[in-house]
Amino acid sequence: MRKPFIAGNWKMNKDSAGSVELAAGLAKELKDVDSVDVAVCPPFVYLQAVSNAVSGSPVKVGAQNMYFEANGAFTGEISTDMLKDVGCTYVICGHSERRHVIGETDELVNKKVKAAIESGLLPILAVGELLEEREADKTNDVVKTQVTKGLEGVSADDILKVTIAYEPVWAIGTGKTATPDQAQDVHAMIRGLIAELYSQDVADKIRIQYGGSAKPANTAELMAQPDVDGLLVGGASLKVEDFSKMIKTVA
Ligand code: G2H
Repeated sequence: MRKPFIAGNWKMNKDSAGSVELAAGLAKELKDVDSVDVAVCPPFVYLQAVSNAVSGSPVKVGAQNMYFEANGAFTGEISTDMLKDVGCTYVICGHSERRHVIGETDELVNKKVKAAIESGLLPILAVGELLEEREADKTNDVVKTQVTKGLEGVSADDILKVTIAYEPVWAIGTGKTATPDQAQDVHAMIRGLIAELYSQDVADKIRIQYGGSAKPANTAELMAQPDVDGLLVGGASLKVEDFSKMIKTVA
């Protein structure tokens, strides 16, 4: 009953021509897909070109980040209105690289999630534990805190605009995928938490993506888990063949 949702996070990759080539290739490859929601998240500077390239296809566009203020003296930042203006439907909030490389806090991520919803963008709230946290048996505590704080103040009316992406940091870009069981355990825990914070009905409907070295070879087994509703894909989303194969595995 939850429609699968697969998003590609291109991170800081591609150039102008490469972005358009990838986007146009996906639009062509995936033109008949309607049983899976699909999005690509290119770097800010290529959003408009990518939006043009996928226009009229089922492929939607998302941003990798945003700022929560509407406009003003925030040098280097990008607002939600700007993102909508260049064709974005989604925005990733709190990706682990922003949390751990740039230093974003749960409070900042929460402001972004709320501002995204307010503007009509659909946030993908990314959460996940570090290797040392998993080894110290703190996975559930860390993820619970990130989800709870990330969603603070998001009303029951708005919560289903949010997708949660569980991305164990130790599995990101490392080639080390969480096993399907490891992913399922945390996804089930998150769904239980959403039932506590909102209701069982909301928990049954919210989509939870897995991210971290997801690729064509592990798509089927990850997606076979009952609480895995989609994927947030980094490296494997940079090639038309790989990303479209993953989507067709699920479609
Ligand atoms: C996790 C993921 C995309 P990768 O960050 O968000 O990246 O699939 O390269 O591990």
